Amino acid sequence: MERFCVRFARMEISPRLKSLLVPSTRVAVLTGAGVSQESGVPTFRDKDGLWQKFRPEELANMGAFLKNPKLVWEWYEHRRQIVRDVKPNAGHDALVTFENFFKEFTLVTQNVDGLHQRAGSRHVLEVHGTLLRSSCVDCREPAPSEYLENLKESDRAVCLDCGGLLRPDVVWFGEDLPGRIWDLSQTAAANCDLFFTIGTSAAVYPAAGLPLLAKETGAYVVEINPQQTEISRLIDEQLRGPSAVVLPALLKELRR
Ligand code: BV8
Repeated sequence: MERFCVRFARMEISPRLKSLLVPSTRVAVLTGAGVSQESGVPTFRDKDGLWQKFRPEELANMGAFLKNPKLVWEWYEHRRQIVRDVKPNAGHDALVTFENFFKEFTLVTQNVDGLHQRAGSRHVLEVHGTLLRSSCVDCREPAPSEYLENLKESDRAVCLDCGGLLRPDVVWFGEDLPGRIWDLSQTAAANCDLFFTIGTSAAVYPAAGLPLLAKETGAYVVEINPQQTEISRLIDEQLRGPSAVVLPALLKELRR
């Protein structure tokens, strides 16, 4: 396995990766919270991450929500506020360029912040759903965004149709991933020539299995992350650095 550190955007990559940075390469990407970190969105498991204050068991599952809907709703509202106030970063922008450069390009994200779409990525597979929509736990009716925006802290977030509780449209622990999106994600991982796993600790399954599926089916797998992850030893090349530095530096290596 090749290992390169990125210092001050001087990028050293392997000849194998360089040879794959051409339009005909079929590319798939999995992103995690690390890609949004440089926009100011806290990650989950880094030292100042979201989970440090809360454990997943407390908030990101249906049982916790039904036990304390107000606490869970406020936690997601807090995160929506953060996301409303930040902007996509150079890493998000570079992935838009990738999407336009490669003949076949699939972006799978575990992120629920919508920043890839705000940067201009056109086809984003949100395997863990989105913070930006909410729906009724009973009738599943989506809540109108203007209703959500005008909700006050003290209000109970309830469905305008049936009065049921509203929940964020994210995938909680123990919930299935959205079927069609998950199928498309697996197909892309199994049929690509080059797979990037970017800004994810690869701790949450089944999403974390995508780089391994790509590897098993013959793709060259590259990890972009300042730290080692649970799958670092299993992939082909590690570009050790922040995605907002590494991805723009990779753009310079693209060859028509
Ligand atoms: C399910 C949404 C059945 C809500 C989240 C095996 C197979 C299947 C399931 C399981 C399994 N083993 C265990 C399970 C159960 C469970 C699970 O994985 N548990 C873990 C904790 C062991 N999985 C589930 O329950 C899933 N559902 O299994 O249903 C099924 C089975 C098969 C097929 C289909 C269905 C549902 C999981 C989804 C949970 N929802 N979030 C919300 O956001 O509140 S999880 C949460 O973690 C986020 O979605 C997040 O995206 C995800 C992963 O975290 P990361 O994005 O990686 O973030 P993290 O902080 O961990 O890491 C950040 C990384 O960035 C670090 O590596 C850091 O070094 C790096 N970084 C920091 N700065 C930068 C950077 N990188 C680059 N640049 C930087 N500047």
